[in-house]
Amino acid sequence: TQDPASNVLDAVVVGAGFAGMYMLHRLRELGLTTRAFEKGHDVGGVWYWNRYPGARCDVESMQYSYSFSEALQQEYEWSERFAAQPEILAYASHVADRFDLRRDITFQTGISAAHYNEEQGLWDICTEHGEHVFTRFCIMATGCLSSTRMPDILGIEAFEGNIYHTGNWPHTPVDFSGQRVGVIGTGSSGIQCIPVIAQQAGQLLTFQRTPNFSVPARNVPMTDAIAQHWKSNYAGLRQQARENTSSGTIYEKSVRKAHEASPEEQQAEYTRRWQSGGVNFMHSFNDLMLDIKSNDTAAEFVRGQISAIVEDPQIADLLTPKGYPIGSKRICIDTNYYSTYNRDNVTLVDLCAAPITAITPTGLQTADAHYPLDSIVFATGYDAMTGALLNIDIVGRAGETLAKKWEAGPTTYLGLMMSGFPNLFTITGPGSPSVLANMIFAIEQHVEWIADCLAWLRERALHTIEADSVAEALWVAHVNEVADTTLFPLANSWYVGANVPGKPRVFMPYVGGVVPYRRKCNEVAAQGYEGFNVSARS
Ligand code: NA7
Repeated sequence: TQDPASNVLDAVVVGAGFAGMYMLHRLRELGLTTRAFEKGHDVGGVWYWNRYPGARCDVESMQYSYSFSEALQQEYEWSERFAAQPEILAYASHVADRFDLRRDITFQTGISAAHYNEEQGLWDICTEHGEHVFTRFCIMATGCLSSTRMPDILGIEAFEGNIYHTGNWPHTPVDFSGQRVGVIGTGSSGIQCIPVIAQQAGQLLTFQRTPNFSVPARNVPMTDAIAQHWKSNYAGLRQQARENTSSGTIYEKSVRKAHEASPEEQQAEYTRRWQSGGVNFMHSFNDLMLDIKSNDTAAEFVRGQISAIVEDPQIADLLTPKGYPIGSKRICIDTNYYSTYNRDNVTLVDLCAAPITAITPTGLQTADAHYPLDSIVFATGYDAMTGALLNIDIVGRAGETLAKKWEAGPTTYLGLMMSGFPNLFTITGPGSPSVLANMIFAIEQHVEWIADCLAWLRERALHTIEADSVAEALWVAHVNEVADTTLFPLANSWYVGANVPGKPRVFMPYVGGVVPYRRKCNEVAAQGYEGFNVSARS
């Protein structure tokens, strides 16, 4: 074993996606010796791995971008209203060049363990290659939707064709021409890739367990006028996002509840927003996620659109979501999703009628049929919010593992720290609003809070900060309380871990909105990190 003193850093950042890159930048500005570790060959995080056809952000590009550098936001030119994966990855690469980040990032190096040494007050970080690095602070920038999930289907390893997962797509182009392709899963990833693969494949079969609500993106090329509008007003618009939105993305807010509008006015509003595209639809009225009757009016509108678009009424019916509120599973944003089912080469297979029983060497077996396939695309999602953290063997004080601590579901204080795990921060951790927000916006707020916290500790010659267990328990209770005032917990979504068999059902994100959340984080800091225990010793 290595002598800790010979190789001690101030901070280690795990991951070099948008969270890790900005964290590294801020820590270097503070003059802290920092190294980031990234398992990919380059920066970008989920945008590095999610190279599937049709991968695109559902937040507009002028808003899904860093705000911390005025020069950066002025110089970068986005080509579309909603950026596609290659452009977002190019942006990440541009940021890495511009701020010279790569020199402090060790690529192709996942972190397998992080153990806290109480005596030394250091984290012992072990890479997948068996190297150890010692650090005072460890910041997990491991992503919320980064641990891909392959369902446990009998016979999977015997399949003779090709298997893909949307979240871990090959780096060389995949050609489906002439193939019979099966896509399993109809979440955002399935809904984005199905229309694109359908254009290339000989036959496409979609294997659907739960139909999802999807709203058209209406993606268009960026115009000079729109780019200019943003660039001339960025300071004010970013401030508006921070101070007057629920998610850190500026949408056209409504001041009305759905029942305050007549049925005709409701239709007119839904139609207008459906026509203009994007998540703006979910802001048609201000109580859609609070009142099931209001929610039903929006859900019914989308159901009507599905039956108008899809020519075969039986298929339209199968594609129509029922039994859970619109938006309680993350709303999908698509380009030609429903109309893809009008194509002759596309078949919808209903797994509710007959579930998958096995994968055979030549295809997919359900309870009532065998479907021969050349390729299978798993669009089956992620072990969201906790998966990437629990993939690392994290051990805190007194040998307590994070896996043990989170056995009944994740607990954090503000989604930033866990009691028993001093000097270990999570960016966009469970208990923060990140996955319900504009992710880059959420990342910037966490990174800045953490950087300010480390500067504050240094000014006071403090060595250790740790969430207080009582403050943590109160925060977890608050997260649940707020969630229960909304319709969010009503669906079997990844927000509650329902997509991972055996995962405890806990509503993980904070739905109270980014404004109260930021206020709370700022108040905690202003009051000397209230709810955290700080100490000059380890
Ligand atoms: P999601 O939204 O978790 O969707 C996964 C899909 O895969 C969903 O339709 C699941 O059906 C389906 N699924 C999962 N396991 C199975 C099995 N075993 N059999 C059949 N179908 C299955 O993941 P995405 O990648 O689409 O999107 C994740 C987020 O990334 C998205 O919300 C954006 O924020 C970006 P289910 O609904 O569980 O019945």
